[in-house]
Amino acid sequence: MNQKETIYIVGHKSPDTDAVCSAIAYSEYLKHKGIIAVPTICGELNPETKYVLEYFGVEEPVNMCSIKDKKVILVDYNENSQGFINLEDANVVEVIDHHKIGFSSSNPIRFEIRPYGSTATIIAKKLFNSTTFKITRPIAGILLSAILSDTVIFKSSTTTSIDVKIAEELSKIAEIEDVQRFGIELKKKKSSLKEMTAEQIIKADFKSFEVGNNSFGIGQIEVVDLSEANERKNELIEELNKIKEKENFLFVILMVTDIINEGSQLLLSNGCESISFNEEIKDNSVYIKGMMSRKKDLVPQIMESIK
Ligand SMILES: [Mn+2]
Repeated sequence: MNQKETIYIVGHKSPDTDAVCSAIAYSEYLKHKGIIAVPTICGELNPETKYVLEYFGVEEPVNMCSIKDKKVILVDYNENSQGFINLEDANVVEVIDHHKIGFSSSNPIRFEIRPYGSTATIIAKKLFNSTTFKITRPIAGILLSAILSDTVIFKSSTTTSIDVKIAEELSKIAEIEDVQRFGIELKKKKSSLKEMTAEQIIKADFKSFEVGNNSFGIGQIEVVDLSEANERKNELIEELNKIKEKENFLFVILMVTDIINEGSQLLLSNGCESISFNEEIKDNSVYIKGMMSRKKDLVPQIMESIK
């Protein structure tokens, strides 16, 4: 790599704790190697990520939504549809991610995908393997937070034994004694729906998925109980339908995940009739016990039933 040229570390749109903290930690590592690296986000940090950065005294990434003709490293995503930059316009030199592969490049580049619970796990492993880089408390803290966030405190089906082991090592450096309690503290920051509009709730962590020439959207929000979401159910479903119409989706789903009782309440827009769930749909909503992961539990089920 040309060491003089700035490299921008870029996560996906609707930035979450894993994307943001992975970008920050990896840029620290690159800086240590003498590379000019800048972690970036596009959009607002969610309350959970804000809390994490404040808690460990880490600066927010640079907010920049247009990165044309620059050297770029993608973290926590590798598909054009999940990003805010056009990958054709950027010079992607490296990818570190834990999602399915949706990337192609005409040049040979560094490309690392591992089926772990978070991108932060992959980055932390890299940092631990370095003989010269010393992981500081703030960096250990934000990486630990990202693992806890993405794996829903190890409850998500995406969690691997590597995530648990790396988190344990990080917690020692981060001086977090009760990892479970810290995880619940984090999750609570993101889980109060009171001050959010219906659109903000759906779009806080929203991803779109392509099927043929069409696409559908799924927002996910993690809560410590379902009552707030249930009280606002009609309002939320109305908003799902608005988004479906406005953005031309086949359907839009809000996944309200109860991290304490381990299950998800799905709120469905029109157009979901062709999806077969194991439970009965009532008034555009269905509760699925044990469903925690959008990527591993919900999306495959949808793809299977609408193909
Ligand atoms: Mn992630």
